[in-house]
Amino acid sequence: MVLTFAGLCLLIALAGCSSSGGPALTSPSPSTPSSTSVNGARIVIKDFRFEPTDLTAAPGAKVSVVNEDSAPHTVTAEAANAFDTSTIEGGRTATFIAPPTVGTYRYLCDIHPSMTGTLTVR
Ligand SMILES: [Cu+2]
Repeated sequence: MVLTFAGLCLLIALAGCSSSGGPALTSPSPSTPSSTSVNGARIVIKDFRFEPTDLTAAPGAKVSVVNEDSAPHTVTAEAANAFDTSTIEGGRTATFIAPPTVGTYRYLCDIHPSMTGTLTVR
């Protein structure tokens, strides 16, 4: 009887010891809030205009370009090689990848240079 009681005490002591000496709970790493608002960035071309004319996208984000005109258009960065959809035929959709570097990029339609817009990467 005394032995059993002592054994129980030992068990409790061991359990208490092992629980306090166990590996520290690692708190889950805080997940960086992804800016979902800029995901799925989209430019619509309609009536020879870019909509919106000022678009914000995350670095390296995929930007889709919907050409709702019947005429072909492009989204071509003024800065060489920043981005370029090449020709998007009327009614087609194309995508490009936003530059990895934060900044403001002006672009135009290669076919109709009076069509301009701005892509802000941040
Ligand atoms: Cu155009």
